[in-house]
Amino acid sequence: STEFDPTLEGSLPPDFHWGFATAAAQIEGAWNRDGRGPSIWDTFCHSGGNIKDNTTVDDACMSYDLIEEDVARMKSYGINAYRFSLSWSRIIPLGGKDDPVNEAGIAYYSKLVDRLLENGITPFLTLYHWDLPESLYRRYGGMLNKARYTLDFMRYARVCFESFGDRVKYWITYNEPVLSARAGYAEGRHAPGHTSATEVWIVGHTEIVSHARVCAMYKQEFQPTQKGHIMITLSGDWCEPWDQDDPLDLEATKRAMDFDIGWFADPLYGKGECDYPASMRAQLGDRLPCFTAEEQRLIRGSSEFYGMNSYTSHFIKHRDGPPEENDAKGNIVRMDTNKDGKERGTESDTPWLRTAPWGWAKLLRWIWDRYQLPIYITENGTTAKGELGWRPNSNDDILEDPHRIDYYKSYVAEVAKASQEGIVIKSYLAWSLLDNFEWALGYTARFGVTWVDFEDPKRTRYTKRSALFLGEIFRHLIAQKR
Ligand code: GBH
Repeated sequence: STEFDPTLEGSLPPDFHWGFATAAAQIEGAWNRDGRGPSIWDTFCHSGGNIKDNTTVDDACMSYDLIEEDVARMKSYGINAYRFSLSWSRIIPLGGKDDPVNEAGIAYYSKLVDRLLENGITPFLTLYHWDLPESLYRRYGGMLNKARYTLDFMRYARVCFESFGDRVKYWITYNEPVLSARAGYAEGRHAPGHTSATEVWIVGHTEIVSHARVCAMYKQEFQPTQKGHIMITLSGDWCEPWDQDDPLDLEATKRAMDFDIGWFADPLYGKGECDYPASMRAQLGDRLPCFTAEEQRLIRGSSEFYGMNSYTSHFIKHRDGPPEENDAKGNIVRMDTNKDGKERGTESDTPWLRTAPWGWAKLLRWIWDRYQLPIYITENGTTAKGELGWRPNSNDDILEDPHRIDYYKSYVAEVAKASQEGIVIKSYLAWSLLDNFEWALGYTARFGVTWVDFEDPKRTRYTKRSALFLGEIFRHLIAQKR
């Protein structure tokens, strides 16, 4: 049933942004067309053995070719905001500050921005959603070289502000910097596939410093005329101890949240000195770089809002003995139940992800209390059981996805309740508009509110019930302008 709590009617402000999020590598395809250069994810897919179903991002959802159709679909879902990422190597094929700009890439995103605006949809643009230009990685190791990388990232950002900033008012520098550093450089699950005990901390440092420099540049050179906003999006899920009475589990839980969220959020928004959490220094010692005084000044206050991606909640147990060399999670074990057998939530199609809104409610309050900034929810969503095997029968088929509807219903209710309590939440962008390339899981995890037929060369799309349900919820929750 789609009935929604009547006491929450009108609980979100009239200017609330709701819609969907996507990322370039996960949907665009056209990996080598119209002048685009390769990214580390193209290489990672092509080298084989890295992706669960041995697929690639070559064609993905073909969104590069289907803009008109996709924007019409967004319009039909009733959204007022859409978050997408720019492919750096589509805009600057070789990536570097002295390398040529690809006008075809600029034209593509420019057209997308125009179509969105024509349809009353506010664009949120992410500069970096994990697809580093391959050429920068080859030339100097990409983010492993802070000095060179930062100059290249700044030039890329400048090209984007100059090309789209007249129309785009919401900028996100990085999507989930923790994930691209940890999965890419410590765990080897993501491109470029390294398993190092030191690189992950260098890459994280590069991300935070280059983020801060781009924010400073935007504020000085573009914001006065373009009047937009800039932020970073952090990932992180609520954690609770496996055993409430075990001090080691209590500490491990704190460490889990420090390594997942505090790693970036403390330097950016923390109350004390601009630095990484003490628990990280304790575990990592010299491997964790230090900020210069100038960097500290730039980092503090760089992001104007708290950009938040969160999907689930965990119970945390301590690990006995010292952390593994390349541990980047705080020497912890994630559990599906607590000691008393309480389940963290209903299973989805993806082992790490369960429907656990109880933790989300706590996380929203924790972020608000600890960092005291308006929150833009930039991703939240789930896979649903049984969708992989679903086949469309006719063109007017709607895929029933009650699991996803229950998930959204419970999570969005927590947003509305938090908002009623005075926590400032400015957006809810669900992941995702389309089923898409789920990184190391390839096409075996469907997060979309739109089912995509990946066996069909035309990538035909089919509406899932949850797409329409979200529209109903937000029409109920967002107050009318008066
Ligand atoms: C986001 O990442 C991404 O921004 C987006 O691109 C992605 O498609 C989407 O969410 C859905 O995953 O160590 O096995 O327990 C989500 C980040 C991914 C972080 C899974 C935690 C745990 C994997 N989360 N990860 S595991």
